[in-house]
Amino acid sequence: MTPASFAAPRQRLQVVPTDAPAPAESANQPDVTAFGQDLVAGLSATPRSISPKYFYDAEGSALFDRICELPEYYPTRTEVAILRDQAAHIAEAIGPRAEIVEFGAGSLMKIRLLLDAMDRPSRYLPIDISGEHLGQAAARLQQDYAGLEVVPVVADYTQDLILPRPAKGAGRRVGFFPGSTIGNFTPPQALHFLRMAARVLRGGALLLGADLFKDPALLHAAYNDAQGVTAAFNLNLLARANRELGADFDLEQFAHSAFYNAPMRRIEMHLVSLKDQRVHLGGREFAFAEGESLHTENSHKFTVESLRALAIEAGFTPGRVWTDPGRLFSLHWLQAPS
Ligand code: AVJ
Repeated sequence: MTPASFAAPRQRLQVVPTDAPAPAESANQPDVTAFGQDLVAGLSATPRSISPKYFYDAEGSALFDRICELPEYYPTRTEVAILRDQAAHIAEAIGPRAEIVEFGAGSLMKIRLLLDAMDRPSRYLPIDISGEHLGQAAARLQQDYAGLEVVPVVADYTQDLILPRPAKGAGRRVGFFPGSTIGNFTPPQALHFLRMAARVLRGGALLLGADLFKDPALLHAAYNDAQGVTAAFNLNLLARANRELGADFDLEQFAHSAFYNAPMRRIEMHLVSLKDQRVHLGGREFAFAEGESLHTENSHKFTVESLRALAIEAGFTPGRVWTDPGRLFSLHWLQAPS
């Protein structure tokens, strides 16, 4: 098979901290053509699929921020409420002078709730695949927390991750993985991620947010909002392929589909072809039959016990669990072995 050809992609912004030990930037740099390669591979496979990590270009990140405000989308506001209500207890578990490593940092809003409650946090390492979004958010955070060393790391944490060594005299290294992004992984991928996290956090802990199983009607509504923001977020993947890769997806001829797959205990999102059509990408042609889908996301739902069992399998020792009164969402304290 000949490699697919693409127009030169835009260069990613490199975020290099000034007075911190340089993180292994080059080792973490996501391949700039990864989206194109993965999309070609995903369109060539049966059934067709693509990783949800490619939702988050600037447009997709802005749409995701809007999803978090939707009345139907309960996870963000519920997790934020737990963080707010339990901040003192969580900060106590974290301990003094700790270093926080956030996986998939986004807009860096949730971390403020922790930082405000923590005892002299020493360093904060937000990791995100989107360099532009991360650089701006990190600069804003640094302005608001003068005593904190903010070291953004532009990296794909689903790949093997290299982090700077813990600062001298720092407290515990604590990972923060909120939002139930863990639910995007299949169980084997989740185990792989958790084992990697246990390695980079050894001797510390991971604070992990996990969405809980609930009435499928509520799950369904959260991914089928009345305003169509989730549909726009899903379809932006095709728009992004058109923008960045010169593909020719007709956005009018694909529909958002999201449903709860009960045996797999997950919401699945797909883009469904509304007619027989051909799409071009990287010098190749892909035929979609009417009704055929591109699987764009899994969002697994957990019970408190199923999440703890997964953590144990990855080598963590589960500790406290914080939930909301409606038990919609959970935050888990997972101790990493030394
Ligand atoms: C960011 C992965 C947690 O699965 O609920 C929201 C992404 N997708 N609406 C989720 C998402 C559609 C979200 N996560």
